[in-house]
Amino acid sequence: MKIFVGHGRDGAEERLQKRGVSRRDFMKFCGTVAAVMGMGPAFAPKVAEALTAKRRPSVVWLHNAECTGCSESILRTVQPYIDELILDIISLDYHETIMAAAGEAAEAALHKAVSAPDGYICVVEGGIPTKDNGIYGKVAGRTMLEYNTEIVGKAIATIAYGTCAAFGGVQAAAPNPTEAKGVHAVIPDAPVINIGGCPPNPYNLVGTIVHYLTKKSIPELDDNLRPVMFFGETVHDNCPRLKYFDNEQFALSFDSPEAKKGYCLYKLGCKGPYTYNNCPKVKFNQTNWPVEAGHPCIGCSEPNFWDDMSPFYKEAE
Ligand code: FSX
Ligand code: SF4
Ligand code: F3S
Repeated sequence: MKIFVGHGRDGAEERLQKRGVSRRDFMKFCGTVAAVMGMGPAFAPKVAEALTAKRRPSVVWLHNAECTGCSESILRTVQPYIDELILDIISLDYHETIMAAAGEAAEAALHKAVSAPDGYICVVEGGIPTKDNGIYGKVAGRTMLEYNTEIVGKAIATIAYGTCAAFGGVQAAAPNPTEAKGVHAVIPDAPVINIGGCPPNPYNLVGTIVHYLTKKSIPELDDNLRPVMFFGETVHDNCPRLKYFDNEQFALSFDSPEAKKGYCLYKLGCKGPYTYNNCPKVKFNQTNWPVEAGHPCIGCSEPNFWDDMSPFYKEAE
C-alpha cells in the first residue's frame, strides 16, 4: 500500500476514487463515523462534506516513547480503504514512521508545517521522557521533551493519541525509569484531547477530527480530557456478557464450559466496570474486541492502567 504524506489539496473523494475507493465505501465509512460520534445516519452527509472539503487541516504527527501500535491500529485496518481514508482526511505533513522523507528533508517538512500561516493540529503518540532534561528520548538530535514542548505549544490543538501520549502508558509504569509522562502533564497550558486506549480505536481519532471540522470546536471532554462521546460509558455498560454478570454467572477458567458459553469474565480479571471506552460499540476493524474474543478488559484506556489495573488476570479488589 502506498501512503501519500504531504500531498496536494484537491478533493479527497476524487483522490480516493483514483485509488479504488468507491463512493459507496466512502459513504459507508461516513455512516460509521457518524454512529461512533453518537449521531444518526442523517449526519453521514455532513461527515462526508467535512472530509471532502478542499482545505484540510495540516497535521504534524509526533512519535515519542511507545510501541507504535497506535499508528499500526490505523495502518492494519482490515478494509484496505480505511487507512487511506483516515490519512486522506488530513493533510499529513509530517509523520516520522510513514513519511518517505528522511534526514534533512524530514526536518524541512516539519519546519514548513509548523510555520504554515493557517496553523496545524498536532497528533502525538507515545509518552515523553522527562528525567535528566529528557535525554532518554531523542529525535534528530533534540530531546522529545524539547520538540514536543515547542510543537505542541504552537499547535491549534493537540490530540494525544493512545494511552502513552495521554497518560504516560507503559513506559510510565512503575518504576518509570525515564520519568515518562503524557502530553498534558508536560505541557499543561496547551489544549489537549486525550484518546485513551493501548491501542486506541482509529474511529475515535476520526470522530474527533470530524467534530473539529464540523463544529469548529473541540468536543466535550471528561475529567481525563477524553471526548465524552467516546469515553462517556464504561466497557461494562455495553458489554454483551453483562446479563451473566447481573445473574452472577462467571467463568472461573479460560478453558471452562462457562467461558465457552460467554459467561462474565470478571473473576478472571475483567476491569470493564472501571474502564471508560466504546470498544463494545465500535469494536476493532468493526469485527471484534477483547471481551467478545474471550479476554478480560485490562483497562487500557485509563490513566496508570499498567499499575492500577494489574494483576490483569485477578479479580479486582
Ligand atoms: Fe502506547 Fe502507541 Fe499502547 Fe503502543 O503509539 S498506547 S504502547 S498501542 O503504540 O503509544
Ligand atoms: Fe463487565 Fe467484563 Fe463481565 Fe463484560 S466481561 S460484563 S465488561 S465484568
Ligand atoms: Fe482496552 Fe478494555 Fe477496550 S483492554 S481495548 S478498553 S476492552
